[in-house]
Amino acid sequence: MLVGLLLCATTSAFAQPRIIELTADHDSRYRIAGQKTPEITVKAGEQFVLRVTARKGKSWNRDGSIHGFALLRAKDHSKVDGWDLLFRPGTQDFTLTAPTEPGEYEAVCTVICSEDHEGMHLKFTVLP
Ligand SMILES: [Cu+2]
Repeated sequence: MLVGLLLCATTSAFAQPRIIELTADHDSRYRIAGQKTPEITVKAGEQFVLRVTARKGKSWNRDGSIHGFALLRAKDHSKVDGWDLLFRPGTQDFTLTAPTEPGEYEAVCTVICSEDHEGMHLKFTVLP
């Protein structure tokens, strides 16, 4: 009985974080395979990997960033500290820790990537 519990604890400690795949597309839209409207749902404080594939839009930043990802609280659009990702063309992984405060958030692009840039956002839900 005790041995079983210890084995379980050991296994979970080495569990790989969940991978969430996101496309930041050339037409200034976030996309997630299998979802009509992209939405990310995580648990409060959960560590996960955001695997982003970014495709260049019509414009980009001088530093080579082609899209971004900032997290805002849905209720007042205040920024969540530490969430200001910048994407280069191609695929890159970001290891992230979900906010500890459950609720509704919104991720928005921070690079002026085309005239449709304002429409580049996705719903981000943090479960308790
Ligand atoms: Cu963008």
